[in-house]
Amino acid sequence: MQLLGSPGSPYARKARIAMLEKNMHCEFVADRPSNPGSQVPKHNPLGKVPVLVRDDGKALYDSVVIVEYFDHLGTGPKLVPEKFEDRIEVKRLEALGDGITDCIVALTHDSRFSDTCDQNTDWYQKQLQKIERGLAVLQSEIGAREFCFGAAFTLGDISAGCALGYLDRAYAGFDWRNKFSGLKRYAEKLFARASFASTLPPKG
Ligand SMILES: N[C@@H](CCC(=O)N[C@@H](CS)C(=O)NCC(=O)O)C(=O)O
Repeated sequence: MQLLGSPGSPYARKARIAMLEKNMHCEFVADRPSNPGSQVPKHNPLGKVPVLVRDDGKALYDSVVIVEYFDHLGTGPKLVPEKFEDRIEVKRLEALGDGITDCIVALTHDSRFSDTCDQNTDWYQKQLQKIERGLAVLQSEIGAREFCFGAAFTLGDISAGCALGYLDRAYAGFDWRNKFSGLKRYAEKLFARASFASTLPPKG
């Protein structure tokens, strides 16, 4: 089984962390969809990473589906609890973390591809507000707890941690540690987990 992803992609990191947490044996293949010769569009018509290419040749995308696949087949504690209400809560937290990441990607891609990216535009400010509101909700829900849902590590923590990690990598000027200081201790614990530490994206 191969997991295709660019080393800096927060969604690929989410899938890689789930893979490690669930003890799945799968080769990570660095493949940036924008590079000529990328194998990604062959496996995912949307041309996005992550993509999981199974041994039978079937490809799975996106990170939501890949994580569910690992959670079902892998060993170790469930990333998404089975009890319905708990499951829905963790899926909501996944949507929150992924949604924050979506806004960071939108902002940083816009900055990268446009020399004249104007931070005063309505669009830019709206993305920023989404990130800020999302982090405020995360901060208030986590409070003094170690994890974002219940007493155990879940998929909600993977998505939240990937969003915070991606802020560090792609939008360092945002200074979330100062603005949302309640998330600092939470993130430090998450970032110290082997699955997070070994998937730390390269700088730049
Ligand atoms: N919802 C998707 C998002 C995947 C995504 O947007 N991946 C980005 C990398 S950060 C990508 O492959 N972009 C290339 C493109 O859109 O052409 C997931 O969770 O897997």
